[in-house]
Amino acid sequence: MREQVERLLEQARQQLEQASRASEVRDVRTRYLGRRGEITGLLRQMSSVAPEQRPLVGQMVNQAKEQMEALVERRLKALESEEMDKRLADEKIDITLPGLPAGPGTGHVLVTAMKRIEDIFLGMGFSIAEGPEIESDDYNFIKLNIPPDHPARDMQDTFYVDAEHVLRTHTSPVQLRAMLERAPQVPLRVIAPGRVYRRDPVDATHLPNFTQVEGLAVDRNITFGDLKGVLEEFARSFFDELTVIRMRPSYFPFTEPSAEVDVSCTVCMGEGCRVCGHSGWLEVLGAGMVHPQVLENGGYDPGAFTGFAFGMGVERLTMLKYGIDDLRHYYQNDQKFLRQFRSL
Ligand code: 2U9
Repeated sequence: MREQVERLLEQARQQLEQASRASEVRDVRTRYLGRRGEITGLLRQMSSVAPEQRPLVGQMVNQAKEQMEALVERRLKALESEEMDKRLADEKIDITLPGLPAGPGTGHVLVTAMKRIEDIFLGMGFSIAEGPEIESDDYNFIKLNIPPDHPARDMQDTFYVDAEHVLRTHTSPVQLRAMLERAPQVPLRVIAPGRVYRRDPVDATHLPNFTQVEGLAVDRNITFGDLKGVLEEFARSFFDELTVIRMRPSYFPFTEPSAEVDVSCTVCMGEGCRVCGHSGWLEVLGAGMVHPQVLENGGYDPGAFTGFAFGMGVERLTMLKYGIDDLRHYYQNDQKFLRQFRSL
């Protein structure tokens, strides 16, 4: 029995050494230690061993079994970890490969248009003024002559932050601040570009925020003719040098007199087409002479000074210049849309 056990142990040891894969080790385990394995078989044969020898023989077989189990376990661990190392090496992903090139970025078409507008007015002696987007009710409305019962002040049209503050509905308060800082010095020539907010549901022609450029000039003897000259120069620089403008009477609380300003249609040159609704004209600006009360609220004596002011929506102006048909294009970040304006 002893020799038999030692032979089995030696055989198993050799087979384990020769095993090159974990699965082969498991086969060896089954062969010797499985339910029908050789060692298990020996334990079953105990009944044929003389009773007085049984404890000794039993102990010997059990020791051999434990030894074999330990050998199997050690070899299995070694091969399994070898196999895991090999798999990890084989399945390695090279994360150092370069990604797809992103290419150089460009300015958004609205930013490009805004810079163009700023450049034109800088060239005419205006400087750029900025101010807060959360504005007091006083600066956004009251000092601009917009009375408490004016429809624009309705909660339906204006974002109120609290009882005294709103998200500015126009950049006019920026010019008011410029007046209060500079008064009574003249000339004052500023433009106020920036984002403004109105409670409009989104569609092709409305967004709850858009971009304005407003302008203001205050001096002695500023006339409506100065206003018309500045706006015509702007329209020719921004659209086309053959562009002409026309002014129609209108009303704004902060200017008197006030006007809507049209430019000759940039698509049909005034002939009449779908873009201009067959009128030959596009409405692009509002303007007027600064209301005497607003001049005074800004610190200028309306008896000594006059001024003109104007306002425009950058999104609309840009749509007309490039034939963009839906405001929502600006904010959808569609590369196919944005790329068209890359070289501007
Ligand atoms: C001060 C005094 C007067 C700014 C002006 C307009 C006319 C105007 C609209 C055009 C399209 C706004 O973007 S839009 O919806 N603007 O029609 N804005 S005069 O007048 C001022 C501003 C500040 C102190």
